[in-house]
Amino acid sequence: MSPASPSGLRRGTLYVGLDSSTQSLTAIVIEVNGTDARVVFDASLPFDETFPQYGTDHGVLPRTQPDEAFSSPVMWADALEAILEKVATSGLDVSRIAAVSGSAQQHGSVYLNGDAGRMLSRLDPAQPLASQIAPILARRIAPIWLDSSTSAECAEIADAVGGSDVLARRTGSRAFERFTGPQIRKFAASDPGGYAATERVHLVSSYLASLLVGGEAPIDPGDASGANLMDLADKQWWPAAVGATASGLAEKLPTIAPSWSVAGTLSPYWQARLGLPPARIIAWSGDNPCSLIGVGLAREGRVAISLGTSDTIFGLMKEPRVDPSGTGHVFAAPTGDYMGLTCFSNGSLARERVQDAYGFTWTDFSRALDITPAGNQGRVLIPWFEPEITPAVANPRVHRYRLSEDDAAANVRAVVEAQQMSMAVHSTWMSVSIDTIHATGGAAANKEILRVMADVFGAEVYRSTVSNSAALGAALRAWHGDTVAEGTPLPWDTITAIARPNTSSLISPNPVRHATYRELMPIYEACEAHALGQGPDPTPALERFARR
Ligand code: ADP
Ligand code: XUL
Repeated sequence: MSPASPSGLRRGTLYVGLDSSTQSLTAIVIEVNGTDARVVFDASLPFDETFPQYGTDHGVLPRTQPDEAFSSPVMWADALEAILEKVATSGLDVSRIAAVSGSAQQHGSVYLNGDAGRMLSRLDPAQPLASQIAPILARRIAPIWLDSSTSAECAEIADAVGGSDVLARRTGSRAFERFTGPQIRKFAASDPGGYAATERVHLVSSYLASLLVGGEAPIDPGDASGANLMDLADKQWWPAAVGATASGLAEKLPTIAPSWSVAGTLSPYWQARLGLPPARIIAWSGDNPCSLIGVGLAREGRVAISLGTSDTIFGLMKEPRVDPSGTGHVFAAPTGDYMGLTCFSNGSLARERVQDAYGFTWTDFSRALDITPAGNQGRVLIPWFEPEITPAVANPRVHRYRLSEDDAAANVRAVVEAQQMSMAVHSTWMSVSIDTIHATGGAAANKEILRVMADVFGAEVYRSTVSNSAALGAALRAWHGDTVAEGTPLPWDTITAIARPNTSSLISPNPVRHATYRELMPIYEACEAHALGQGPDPTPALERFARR
């Protein structure tokens, strides 16, 4: 399958990685010669600006309920065609593309009707993709991970399988509002007709892979772990959870196949419309599992922090150590191992809310961090602008302790310090001693934010080699899957060599500032507890901290 050079050696092979995230679609192309890889193409299409006709705000359709969040599967299809057209017209010799894989925001679901299989296998290359997708949707919109409206469904599913602990032990997570299972249950109950018309429930990842193969792509175990429906031990749908979620669901779910599976080849539609070759499509995965590869974490021991729309902290695990506190998740990793992850919804969205409140550019934001001291003189902000996942907060509210809303610079420092301390506090369940962090995501471009990260964790922070590690991870997974299909699998250490961050991006912790955060951290925890209505007012402790 992979193209051969005139000398018969496999040289200059291209692999495409796509990342359909909350706010944009990115493509990264790597060129591989032997075991050397380099990035030769990197482009992004932000949804709001590129496709204004869908009316999204940060990738989310206009909300009718504050706790619901939907996006548009037709917009994602539109974006898929637009980004592949960019690749096709980039000047790269696209005939050398051997495989394509992808990454997508986790948990979101797409509902296809009974015409989908037939229509996808016969897409008309004379017509844009999006116009041919609208008729195969059983549901026009797709609930996404920012939706927090399914608390009742979470409780019902957990009860039906024997409780939260059982669900967490079997699937890697207790029931979470944004997870696909509870979202499907809500749809089945609120729109029985739409649910009955649904033949396939895809994740965003398997939906987009299906558009590429012109048929039905499987779901990989990494993304399936975000559904509250997969048995972590055998990496297959767990019948008890599927039965507890919605009737007839077992028949509507695609199969789960290993992350390196070949889902098919680029369909005749893409060949005729864009002149692309029949490259292998390697199963897509979720953005966090792809980022694990894209930051080079194919071994246990280090963690990554992604500062994207959400903030996530994650690391590879050889064994699935499920979080007894119910905060974090264990997902299957694209390597066949596991990964621990904790997700915070008030990531970039919260930083932007503070930025916007003071009319700051990111340069102003960085300067505010620069001119304020570590510990912020005992001024704390709990940044729950949106419903929060960790800790669970259904009714968003921002809390300020000893912090005036008028002090712009102190509010900037307060939001960043709170986010980093919260990640440190809520990741202890992973039992990884964190001395090295690989930072990625849009906000990892901001050195001052990474400095706070290094000082809070007392860890060395490396910035990832590309701004979008999920797309790079997808490209590396395409390469890996292609070598598996060729019968000559390369070890992950070789595949991820390009992703290992270089030392020039290193930010070392400052011992004095780290000591400050060690002192502040328990008081920050007390602020969180107070904000949750579970503890006394922490102001006296903050005053003592400020006077010390
Ligand atoms: P996602 O993949 O979740 O869509 P990204 O990882 O692309 O998101 O991150 C996008 C976000 O990065 C933007 O919404 C913005 O808030 C943030 N960002 C970009 N540049 C900076 C910067 N210099 N400082 C802080 N945040 C930034
Ligand atoms: C992870 C999560 C988010 C989404 C979007 O559980 O909900 O990180 O994957 O990035």
